[in-house]
Amino acid sequence: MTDSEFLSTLRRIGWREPVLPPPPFASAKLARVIVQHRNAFEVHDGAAVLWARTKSSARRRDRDDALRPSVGDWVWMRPAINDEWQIEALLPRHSQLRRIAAGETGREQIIAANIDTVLIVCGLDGDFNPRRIERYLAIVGESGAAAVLVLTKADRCDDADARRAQIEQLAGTQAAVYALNAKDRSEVARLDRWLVPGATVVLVGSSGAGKSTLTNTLLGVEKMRTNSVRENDSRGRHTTTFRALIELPGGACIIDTPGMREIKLTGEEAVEETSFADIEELTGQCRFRDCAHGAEPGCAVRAAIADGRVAAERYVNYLKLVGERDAARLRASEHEKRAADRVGNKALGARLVDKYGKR
Ligand SMILES: Nc1nc2c(ncn2[C@@H]2O[C@H](COP(=O)(O)OP(=O)(O)OP(=O)(O)O)[C@@H](O)[C@H]2O)c(=O)[nH]1
Ligand SMILES: [Mg+2]
Ligand SMILES: [Zn+2]
Repeated sequence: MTDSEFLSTLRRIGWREPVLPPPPFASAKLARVIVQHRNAFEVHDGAAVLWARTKSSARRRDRDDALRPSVGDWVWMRPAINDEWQIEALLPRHSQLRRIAAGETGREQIIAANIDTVLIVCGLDGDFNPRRIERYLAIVGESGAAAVLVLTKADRCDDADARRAQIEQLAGTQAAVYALNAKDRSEVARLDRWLVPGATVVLVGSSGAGKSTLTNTLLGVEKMRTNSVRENDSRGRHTTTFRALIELPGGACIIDTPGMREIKLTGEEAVEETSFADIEELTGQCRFRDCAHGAEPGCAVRAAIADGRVAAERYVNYLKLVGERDAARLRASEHEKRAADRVGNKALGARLVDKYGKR
């Protein structure tokens, strides 16, 4: 196969660069991670699906998740036993969607890598929650990918237009907003401008929001399993259990993901500039430069809340997310400092051994 033929097969799975990167070693194979299992990966080389594993040293639990392959990553591999491949290196990512994983102790998790657009999927049923949408916008704002809000189940909701308008207001210029029936092909076709050939799009949202339904409608076949939501509270049943990158007929790639219970910030989100730019602009208009937006005269933030330009709940959520981001940032820097201390102690130990010999 010539390089240009190879490039065009890679484009089918989302390769965006004009040239191939130079292979780092003889027999190196380039592929994209399409499914992440607990101990192995399914990867695609443009022609076929292959099984791959990382080196055992890369599987240690304390390894930073950012260094481990994620769905959407481009990897260099070498042949291993049993027709499997060993992942040797990750190519630099042009974007990555991250959060602090639920339940675990502050571990960072990459939801998807090398994505162009994040579709934040939220049902217009009991799943509807503007504060949670602001949280998603905060993590997407840091990812390097564009944010799009997809409000599903518009066919089941009497005030879909009002709710869409409410979400448009909080999304501002950060994200386009759609309200649609995820089962309806012609309505879902409104998302086509984000699904151009070569684009990679990831779906995120709570369980039951309709991510797999949307994937199936875009595909035109029922590939992903879906499940009804609970009647009383619209909660889903965590039907999708792993992330998977799927080629769409139109030439884009879509990543379906399991529903998320919790979206915790990593500490790097510039929420003031991304998802809360409106509030940040107001803080610059307060009479006093160090206005705490409490009882000070001439406070532009309080004035905007009083006349309804900013919902009080939005301002409260802004304070909450900024506080959470700052706390996560502090934890991350303490973690880094401890790691650096450990390295320093090790180096000191080695120097002492050099000087005095091992005891
Ligand atoms: N009427 C209607 N039903 C929808 C719509 N979108 C999703 N559903 C239904 O909602 C239920 C949950 O949809 P799924 O696609 O399984 O949800 P999911 O986001 O993939 O959930 P997890 O895989 O658990 O994270 C299914 O019964 C779908 O048929 C919609 O726009 N309109
Ligand atoms: Mg699903
Ligand atoms: Zn103020």
